Amino acid sequence: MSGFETIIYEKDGGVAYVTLNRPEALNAYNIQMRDDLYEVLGAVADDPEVRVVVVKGGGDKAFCAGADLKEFMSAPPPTQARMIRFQRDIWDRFSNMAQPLIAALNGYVLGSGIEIALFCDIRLAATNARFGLPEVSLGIIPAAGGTQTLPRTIGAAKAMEMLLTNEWLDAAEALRVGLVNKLLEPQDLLPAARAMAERIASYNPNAVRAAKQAVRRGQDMSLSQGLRLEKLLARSI
Ligand code: DAK
Repeated sequence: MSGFETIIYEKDGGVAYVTLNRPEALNAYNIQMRDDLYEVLGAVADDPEVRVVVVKGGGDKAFCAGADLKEFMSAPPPTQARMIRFQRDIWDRFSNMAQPLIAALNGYVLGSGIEIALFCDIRLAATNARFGLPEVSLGIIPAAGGTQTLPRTIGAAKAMEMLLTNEWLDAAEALRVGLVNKLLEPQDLLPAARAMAERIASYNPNAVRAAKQAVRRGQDMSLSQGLRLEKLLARSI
């Protein structure tokens, strides 16, 4: 699968690599990237060979510096309406991925960039990563799940601080608050993501998918409902 303008999609054994690839604009998320990503995620979801997905940024300065401000801030209203609709679709597509997603985060991880990272199940970050949500300072709010996924990940108090103040976290602080799982030197980030992905890909895919589903769906359930779900999933492997 190739031919995308803004995404590089590669497969190596059971691991798929999705690279946000507009390094000249710090991989800012534009309408083309939205369309490319939507297509790639659909293809990955339908591909039983793909057991794990690594999402990363092209170049060495950013994972993603957020929505493309030049495009979104000047887009006519119908396009904006389409944008909001699409972000909901992307949210559905990301949240329904059966395979685990690993985010490899380097440099700027801003706005929509954090939101994409939060759709992932495990976040590895380079020590040069910086995390921020500038939306409110731009007169908007995150519209790709961030107001919901961030507090569920790092707790309401810290999420509120990030959302309302636009103060950015460095990598060490991101690790401390639980926004990322692990820090690595920049040159070690992709090898670590690859090793982790290959390790997960070597396990029984039904067990991997069931474990992911149990955690993801369980987060929206009471403990007793979650325990019932776990039992059902355990029997289904
Ligand atoms: N959009 C477009 N281009 C961007 C960009 C972005 N978000 N971020 C960086 N670039 C471009 C720069 O314009 C520059 O391009 P040239 O001028 O060379 O052509 C190139 O990437 C390199 O950037 P800098 O020269 O600025 O690099 P620095 O290292 O000096 O600074 C920076 C890096 C990340 C601190 C800075 O670039 C920056 O502050 N970028 C903007 C970060 C940001 O605020 N992102 C948006 C987050 S909010 C919606 C509208 C908007 C949104 C959603 C919906 N609707 C209307 C529905 C927004 C959501 C967000 O994600």
